[in-house]
Amino acid sequence: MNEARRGTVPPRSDIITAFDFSAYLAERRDLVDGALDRLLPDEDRDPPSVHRAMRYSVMAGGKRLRPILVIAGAEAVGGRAETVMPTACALELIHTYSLIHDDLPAMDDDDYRRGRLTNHKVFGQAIAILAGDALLTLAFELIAGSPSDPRVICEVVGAVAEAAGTRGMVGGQVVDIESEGKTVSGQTLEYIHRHKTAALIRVSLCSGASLAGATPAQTEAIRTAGEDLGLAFQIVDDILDVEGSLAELGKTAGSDERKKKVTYPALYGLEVSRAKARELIEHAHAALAPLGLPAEPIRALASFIVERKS
Ligand code: GRG
Repeated sequence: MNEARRGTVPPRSDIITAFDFSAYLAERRDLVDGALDRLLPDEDRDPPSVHRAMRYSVMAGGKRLRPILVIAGAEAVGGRAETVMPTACALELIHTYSLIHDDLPAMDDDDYRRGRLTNHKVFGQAIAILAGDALLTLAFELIAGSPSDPRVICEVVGAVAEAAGTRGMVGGQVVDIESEGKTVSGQTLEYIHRHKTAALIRVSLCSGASLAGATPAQTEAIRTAGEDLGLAFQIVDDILDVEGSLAELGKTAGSDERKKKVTYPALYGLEVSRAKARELIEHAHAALAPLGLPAEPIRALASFIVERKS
């Protein structure tokens, strides 16, 4: 039996010194997938149609970026994945609800997501809308039941609601839809990206840190990094929509141009967009410097965000 198994040294995943990012990502993804499977209602629970639809989209995979950011935010300030797992899953449920609703004919009208037919194509629009609604409400039930200080849970509920609502994701989506086919300023584009995408990414990191007892200085550093990561993520998403393929992305590429969406490459070109994403990631790395080695997973996630192909 090796030392880790005998319990004389911490498990490999707790040692941040020789950091193996692929192993980190794979381990955390497995933990999140297992927790999502346990926390989602069974398919045969009444009424089965909506529970099947919820599981169909959540268990279709995806990078699990937001829940891993919740975990990384906690670990960066000395917390553990188990404590923040319900909130990690909650962020994935909110993200999945937004994808289901975004794919509806009334919004982006997409046929493929996460490599399979979109939710409404399989279950019909009414059930897809309700599955999204149910994922959003289940998310808050999960956060409320977290094994943490009730005052911190209340703060996290408020912060996640703000990031998901009209002051965050929904607000960004509204301006995005209303900007389609129009010439918009760089300022409006940044508003859309910071609200539609960055808000949820930032609150993922911050929620993990808060639940793990971050100090105000740690919270501030993580919030700055989260905002940078979130904007960089959406800029890279815009770039991949120009350069990627259905096989790589699991969704139809080129859809932004077809839908006359306002994007970074459309406004600034690919090279400037790539440079902006890299600059944001460097800024995030600088903000995280005072947190030292425990923030290494967040730094690696930041780099992964700009280098990803899907
Ligand atoms: C419907 C309220 C509402 C909001 C929709 C998030 C969003 C707003 C729409 C999704 C469409 C889109 C392209 C959003 C921007 C970037 C984004 C969130 C991409 C998908 O996230 P990934 O790449 O997806 O993390 P996976 O499948 O890996 O989880």
